[in-house]
Amino acid sequence: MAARDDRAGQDRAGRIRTAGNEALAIAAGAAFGTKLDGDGKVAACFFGDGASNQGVLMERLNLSTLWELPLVFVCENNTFSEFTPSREVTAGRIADRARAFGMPIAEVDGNDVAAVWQAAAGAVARARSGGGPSFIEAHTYRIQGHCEAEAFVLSGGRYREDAEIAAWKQEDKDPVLRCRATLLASGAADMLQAIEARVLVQVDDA
Ligand SMILES: Cc1ncc(C[n+]2csc(CCOP(=O)(O)OP(=O)(O)O)c2C)c(N)n1
Ligand SMILES: [Mg+2]
Repeated sequence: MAARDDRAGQDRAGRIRTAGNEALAIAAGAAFGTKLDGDGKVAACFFGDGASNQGVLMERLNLSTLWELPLVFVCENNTFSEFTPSREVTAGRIADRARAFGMPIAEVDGNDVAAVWQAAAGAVARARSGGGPSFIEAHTYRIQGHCEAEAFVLSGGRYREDAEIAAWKQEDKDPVLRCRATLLASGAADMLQAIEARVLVQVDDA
């Protein structure tokens, strides 16, 4: 991610966290900054299917294409916009919004770790070599709520079925379990054990 370390709201890894669609504008600014600095960094902007319905996306797709900004748009299409099913508020296909600007599009299974990595690697390499922005639409599902306070906010109200959530936690859907199964099948059990041990230490330390 671009931008200097003293920029407000930025952590040491260069991640800027914002709530809502303003992330799109900030990421384009960060990409413009890194292009001016010529430091070879790339900005990646993660936003939801709900955010994709707001005008700021079109403005940033337009400007980043014109200025060939090193920017990767990543839409996490988790089929809900807060507590509303996306089909009720989202017309057309989200990736088609970016297609209109002529940038490369990758529509991927967002729960397939390798597919996401491949799409991201291509988009980052293109951005880094001066090729401009790319757009990734990752189809996924939101297992957790929109926010941690969801149960409180909804005060008992429901907007989806428990069975649907449970289905997305199964080994054929959950991205971590799927990746684990793939690694095991490819004979990488030792590597997997090392990763899990490292993660447990990180969780304990947190
Ligand atoms: C301009 C603006 N309008 C409305 C909101 C209220 N709001 C917060 S999150 C959200 C829905 C976001 O949907 P999505 O981008 O798909 O994220 P997800 O719910 O999947 O986390 C809305 C409407 C907002 N933050 N900003
Ligand atoms: Mg969403």
